[in-house]
Amino acid sequence: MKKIHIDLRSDTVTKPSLEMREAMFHAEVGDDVYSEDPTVNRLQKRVAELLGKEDALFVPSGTMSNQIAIKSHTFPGQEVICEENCHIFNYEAGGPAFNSLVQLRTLRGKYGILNIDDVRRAIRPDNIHAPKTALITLENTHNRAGGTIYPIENIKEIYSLAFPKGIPMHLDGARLLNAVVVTRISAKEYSKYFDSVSLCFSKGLGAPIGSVLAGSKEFISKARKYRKIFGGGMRQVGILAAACIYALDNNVERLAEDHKSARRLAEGLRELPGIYIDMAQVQTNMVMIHVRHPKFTPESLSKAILERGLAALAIDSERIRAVTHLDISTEQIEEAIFIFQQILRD
Ligand code: TLP
Repeated sequence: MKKIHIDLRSDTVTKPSLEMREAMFHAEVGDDVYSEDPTVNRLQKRVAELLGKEDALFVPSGTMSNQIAIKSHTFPGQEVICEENCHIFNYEAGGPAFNSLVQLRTLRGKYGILNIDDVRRAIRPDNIHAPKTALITLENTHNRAGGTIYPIENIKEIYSLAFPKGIPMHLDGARLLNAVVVTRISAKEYSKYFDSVSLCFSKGLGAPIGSVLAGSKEFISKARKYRKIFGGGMRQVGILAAACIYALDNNVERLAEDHKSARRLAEGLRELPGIYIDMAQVQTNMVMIHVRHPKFTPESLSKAILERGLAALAIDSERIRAVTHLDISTEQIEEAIFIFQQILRD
């Protein structure tokens, strides 16, 4: 097998640049379990401001951030409403059941977007037989739906259902800034409708690690305790927070380039035989390639491209996911299209 030359498996594969490493090298540090790391404190303050929240907490991963949020919002036996293709339900290894003893009530969305009537019907009545609906989680952008953006009107609608009933909302905003760069709706405006928001730095923003969970002072103080319980209390991690601050300063606006690359990739692939791409799904930095070929399954096609040095993940029995990011040049996108052409036109 050839070495991976073009890696479109995920935007998590990005490597810290020299400039980012330099920022990490010079970071001031302290013990973050004592809240004494000045760089971590600076990052948390900055993200809290960006999202219009009172406080924020630096955690190692997006998964831990979502899991701490669920733990902080719920009690065992309660129910969490989410979309059936969301990360929390599909990629967090059963974390909500394991960590929080809650059950997930999954609803089918369109492009990852929930239907308001479905949400209304799913909220449990106050009845001795029913679990309490303790939380609603949304994902923006939505990963398995192909990086789709959650329309703000839908968020507002769900909020106006949840708020009067006292049901908190959590946003898995791992890629929220991708949505912000496209819609120009501020991160603060999106976050206004959520009690907690999780933002990732190790995706398109290019940091090696790190997520930040934001919410009210009271929520974050609870979350801080759970972070410790989950083993996520870290020490001199200003060196990591410095990478995230660098990413906020330098890598947000450039997400638009990844979106352009994804669009170009989708356009280059859509006419090929045996492939279908829903262009309405291509809104940010992902391309969902539906494989409908007599000779190839997503699995075998992803193996065939890998033989030519191009990596993309077969995410289910129908689709390959290609993700653009800051380590992918425009030339590599053209090369990727060429590799698919060679294989599928043979
Ligand atoms: N997503 C990863 C994989 O876990 C699937 C990827 O390659 O896209 N929320 C969303 C929406 C995510 O896409 C991810 C990572 C996470 C949370 C979790 O982040 P990490 O990997 O830092 O735990």
